[in-house]
Amino acid sequence: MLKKVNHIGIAVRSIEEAKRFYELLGAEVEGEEVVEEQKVRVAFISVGETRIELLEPTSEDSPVAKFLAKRGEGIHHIAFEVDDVEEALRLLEEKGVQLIDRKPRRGAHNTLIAFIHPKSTNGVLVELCQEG
Ligand code: CMX
Repeated sequence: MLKKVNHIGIAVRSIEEAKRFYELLGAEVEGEEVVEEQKVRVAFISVGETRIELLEPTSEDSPVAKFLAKRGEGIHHIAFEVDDVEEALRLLEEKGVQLIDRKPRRGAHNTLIAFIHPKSTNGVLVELCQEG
């Protein structure tokens, strides 16, 4: 079911500031986009097949703003690519895994995404994502 790590999300206060580090390493920061539903601005850095997603909150009630206030900047989530998010959610729910999203929603770059609660995943916020 898991195809690969699609991206690793890092919560930052400012994408403008954070991207300087990656640019020092010769990486290109691309695909800046605001995901209104999640109240975040995102930007991606490709590293081989995987990407780093920088996440900056766009409002104080964004989940990323809450995370920054509580824990400061750092790794926020890991996103696994699957063929069919809806099917994965169904299977996990059947097994009693605590879901945040019971139905997929739209993520950055036209993906379908759903989050699994860190209480069911050893303290790591897990995103399932489906391309296209
Ligand atoms: N990673 C690991 N644990 C996390 C976490 C994270 N990113 N965010 C919160 N938690 C933990 C908290 O530490 C807390 O643990 P304790 O109960 O042990 O203290 C628990 O989860 C509850 O956290 P909270 O601060 O009370 O916050 P909420 O319950 O309001 O929300 C969560 C937590 C994960 C349900 C919420 O942040 C959420 O729905 N996240 C998914 C959506 C999201 O993050 N979107 C932004 C990304 C957008 C994108 O990639 O496109």
